[in-house]
Amino acid sequence: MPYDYDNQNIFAKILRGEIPNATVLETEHSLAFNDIAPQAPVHVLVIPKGPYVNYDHFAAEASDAEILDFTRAIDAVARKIGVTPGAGAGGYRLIANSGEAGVQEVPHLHVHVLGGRPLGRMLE
Ligand code: D5M
Repeated sequence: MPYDYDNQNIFAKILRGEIPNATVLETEHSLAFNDIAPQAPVHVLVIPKGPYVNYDHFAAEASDAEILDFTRAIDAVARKIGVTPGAGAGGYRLIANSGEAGVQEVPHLHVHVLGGRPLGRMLE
């Protein structure tokens, strides 16, 4: 399946430095920054720097180095902001909305890292 990446999406503009962001962490292949509309005391978005629309695009076409970097960047963010399970703040939730049914608003893969309060049950 072809993936149509929109170069004008807001995260592409952030990656090009055209609009500002509150960077939490940057690695070779990934960038993490605070969500502009936080849903929890901790709400960070982690994105790959490459032009991937969603998770299945990334999983299918990203290099092993990009996938490893992204996976580790998410963990590094959790550690940096102090929500790693067992580290006092009690853990976090990762969400990657993908596509229409997933209600993905920005068409560049992003993983939400949410924490800082008890988040309640999400899946029944
Ligand atoms: O979530 C998209 C998320 O992107 C949503 O939580 C708001 C956030 N957002 C939108 N614009 C910005 C900027 N400029 N900085 C930081 N965060 C932003 P989705 O999973 O696509 O529904």
